[in-house]
Amino acid sequence: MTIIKSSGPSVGTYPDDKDLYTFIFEHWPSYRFDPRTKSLPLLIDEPTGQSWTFEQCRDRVDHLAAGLRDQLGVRRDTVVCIFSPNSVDYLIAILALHKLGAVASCANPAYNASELSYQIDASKSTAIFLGEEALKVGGEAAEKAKMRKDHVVIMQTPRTTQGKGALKGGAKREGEAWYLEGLVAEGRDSKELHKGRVTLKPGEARKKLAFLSFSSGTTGLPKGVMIQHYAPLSNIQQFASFNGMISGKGTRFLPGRDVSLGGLPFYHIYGLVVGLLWTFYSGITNVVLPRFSGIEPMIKTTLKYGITLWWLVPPQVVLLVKDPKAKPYLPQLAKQVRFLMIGAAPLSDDVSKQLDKALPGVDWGQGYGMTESCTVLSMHPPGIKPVYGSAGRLVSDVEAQVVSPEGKVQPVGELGELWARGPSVTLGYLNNQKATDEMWVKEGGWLRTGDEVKFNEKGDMFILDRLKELIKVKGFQVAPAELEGWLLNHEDVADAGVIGLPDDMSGEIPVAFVALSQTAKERVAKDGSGEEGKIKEGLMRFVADNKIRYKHLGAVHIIDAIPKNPSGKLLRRELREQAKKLPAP
Ligand code: 4UU
Repeated sequence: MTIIKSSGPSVGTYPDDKDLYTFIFEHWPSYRFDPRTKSLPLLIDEPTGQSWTFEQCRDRVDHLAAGLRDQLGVRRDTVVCIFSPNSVDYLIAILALHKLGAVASCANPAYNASELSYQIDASKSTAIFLGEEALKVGGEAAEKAKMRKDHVVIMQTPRTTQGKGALKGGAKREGEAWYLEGLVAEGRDSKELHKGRVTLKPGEARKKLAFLSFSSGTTGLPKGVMIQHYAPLSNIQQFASFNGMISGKGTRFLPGRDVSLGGLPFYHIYGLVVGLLWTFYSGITNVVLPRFSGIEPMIKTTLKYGITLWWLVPPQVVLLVKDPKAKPYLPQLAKQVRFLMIGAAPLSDDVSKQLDKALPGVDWGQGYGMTESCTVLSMHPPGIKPVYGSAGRLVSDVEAQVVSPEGKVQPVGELGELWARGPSVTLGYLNNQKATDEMWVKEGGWLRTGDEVKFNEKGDMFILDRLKELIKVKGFQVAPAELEGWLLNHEDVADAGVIGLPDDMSGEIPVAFVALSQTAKERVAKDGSGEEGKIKEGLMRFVADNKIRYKHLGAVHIIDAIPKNPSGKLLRRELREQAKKLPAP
């Protein structure tokens, strides 16, 4: 048995009687703060520069929680969807829900109404926070879900609540919906600020849900991942410990000195745990960007706010090293940016080399994690040079084994599926025991990651392939089963198979293979290959008009039959073989 252990310092014991609200606001270990840093701005709204200290955040959370309790009846186990671009109130909303024992289900703010409805239904959300930009789509989805109108909370931004153009002069409600600000005002007046606060018994944090995040896992449609409080609470400590923050020896990150780029989407596990919860817990100032709107704006924000920590996905790094707009800023960035983590999809060696040249001397490396592991399993360790192609080493208190397709545990250096275990592994998929059993191995407490890896003797992990169906476009999840199901709704399609093909900019791009329906075949027989072209275009549009942008197809190929094994399982490997033989587009 070869079990690979983390070389990072162990955290020791993790509290298992604390929800995240309590952990973050009351379990405030001394390494994070000397008294002076209490006045640090911890969250900064990038567009306006408005900022909040730790205590201002806590007050806002307390007021919002009281408002949610009294006006919406939010309590233990109420599930509330958050559908919003990044904003300072994203964290406030999450922690207010957690204080009441409610569960946050964060959705991609660019979803369309049907994509959002799917998540609202699957998570059984009974209330929703809507970012102002997300009002139309969110309103539609809430109505479809028959959500009560007064269970909609509009998250205004400082831009619209202050100064010129302030929304409705500080009104508490819009029609029947609440403004978040209105709930805060209600809560501020509350005589029983902390009534309804959840308390967990010893061990309970290991079971009590904090988040329902969506991931397709190994196969099938996106599923709600049951994330218990203990998981993110552990992961932020593992991250801190691995980087020397708990021992205090060689601390990689420092409150007061470091400023984080809050640009990863907070609905996604990487942005949520690393880019939001960990920074806040660590007392590190976080500049919150509504979204990534190009490499140049990101660089300008970085320089304007003195940002030193970058959390990126590979396509952003490609832009950084290749886009001529970025070039003039590189020397300045190399002086200012102290740490750069890249994750959520593979980073090529070529881009890695260029990055080393672009930002000489900057501490950077890959991180690796997944929704089901409530995030970071490995990252680039402090104090060494980046190892091209490596997703880093196991973070504190993570163990791994590499398993062959025959189920044999491999010696170090051999290829196989990564099985990982540690305190941040989540509980499973909501209402889907079968998919849970396929991924969470009861014996040994392992999580099967569906990623093919190998380790070297030093503990560097290399991700070589993805064994699961999942496609990653710019780090976003695309479930082939979702696109296949959607294509089957089209009258021209008898059967469909979707795979991801490599793409320079996006990492991967979904491509569909379809077998035509009888009527479509007849049209082709009558009108020839011109009709085939029209059918392909029609199918590309059918996806483009109904799915979020990163799910759009790069190409459609018509084939006679979708390859299946005798039990009817789609053979994606064969589609991949066929794709190799196709002429380049
Ligand atoms: C090759 O993408 C994520 C989480 C990413 C993350 C988290 C913490 C990155 C850095 C970090 O510190 O989650 P999901 O659930 O959307 O997708 C998980 C899958 C993995 O199973 C793997 O296939 O995304 C892929 N993946 C990567 N692949 C994640 N990181 C990497 C990586 N290289 N560095």
